[in-house]
Amino acid sequence: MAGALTLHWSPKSPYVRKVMVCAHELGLVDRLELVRSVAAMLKPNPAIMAVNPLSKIPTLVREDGPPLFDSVVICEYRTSWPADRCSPPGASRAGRRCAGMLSATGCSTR
Ligand SMILES: N[C@@H](CCC(=O)N[C@@H](CS)C(=O)NCC(=O)O)C(=O)O
Repeated sequence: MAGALTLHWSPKSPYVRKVMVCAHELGLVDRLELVRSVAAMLKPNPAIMAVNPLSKIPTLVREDGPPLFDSVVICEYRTSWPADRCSPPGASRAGRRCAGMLSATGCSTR
């Protein structure tokens, strides 16, 4: 079973709500610790910045891996969970997560 998961969260964010829909649909919402976090373009949040240089929500903090950000990346990670119960995620999945986060920061080379 994967380690603890903390989601920087706000009910106002449509991107957070998308991640929550994924979590509910997969029956995995009970595994999330939700931390109410304010993300505002003009006022970076140090608690989020510590794990996500973009200071955006949603940001998922994992006990057993680096933090993930961008709702598409987090949903892709979550949808891999049922398979993760049987075997560790493959390199191609990890590569897609990495590419998604690089793309979100504008650092993608593609
Ligand atoms: N592409 C990101 C967008 C996330 C996003 O823009 N979240 C907003 C809240 S709805 C935010 O954190 N804004 C703070 C900022 O832009 O500095 C995703 O899909 O997660």
